[in-house]
Amino acid sequence: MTTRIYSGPLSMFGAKVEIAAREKGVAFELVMVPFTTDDAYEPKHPEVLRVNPVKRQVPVLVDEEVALFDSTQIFEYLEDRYPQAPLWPEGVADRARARQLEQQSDEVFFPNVIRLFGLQDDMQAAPALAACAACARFYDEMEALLAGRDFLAGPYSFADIGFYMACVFADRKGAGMTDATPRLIDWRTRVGERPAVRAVVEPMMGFLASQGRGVPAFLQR
Ligand SMILES: N[C@@H](CCC(=O)N[C@@H](CS)C(=O)NCC(=O)O)C(=O)O
Repeated sequence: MTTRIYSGPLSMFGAKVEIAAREKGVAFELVMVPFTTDDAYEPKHPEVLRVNPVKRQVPVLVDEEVALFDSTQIFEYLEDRYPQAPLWPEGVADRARARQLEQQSDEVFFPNVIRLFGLQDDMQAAPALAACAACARFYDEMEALLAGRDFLAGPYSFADIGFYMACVFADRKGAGMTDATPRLIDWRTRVGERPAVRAVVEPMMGFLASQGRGVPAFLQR
């Protein structure tokens, strides 16, 4: 049975899953669900409605007898089902810390970016400045973590994949990292050069460019 990943051309959560599957060498078919110029995911794909009937969101993964939604849940499945090229560190404590970082990226950092989606017309307004400041504080925390290590949780992990994609979208929405976090900028280069990451991010940037929309400066080649 073919493994299928349902995603969207600008889905940062879908990109997480696609990168992880590529890192693990999983053969899969990528199904891009309908996506309108207003950034709406309509009409919903029937498989998305079947697997994720309440949230109705991508990514969805269908693999043999398993059908799952939510990028973090799919990460856990991929690691169990395809343990080669592990993407969680070894050791209970290190794994717990890595999982926490992956969750913080989605649920502490990224909500600030989502807020900025609706504030693009007035980036000097207090809510936009507050969201950018919250992103900068998070960058500082990650900068501290990268002292003496190349990746957020030690070895390259799901935590790096999730935060890299969140950083791409933060930059698009005006909350990119600055020279204040040089280790983090080096980390971004290191992660961005991985073939699995490039294979997913380059078409996404191509899609943005094809629509005449901005591509982050650090991804303009
Ligand atoms: N927590 C979910 C978030 C998924 C999500 O927000 N998906 C967006 C695309 S990136 C979506 O499908 N939005 C369409 C909608 O909500 O109708 C995950 O990690 O997968």
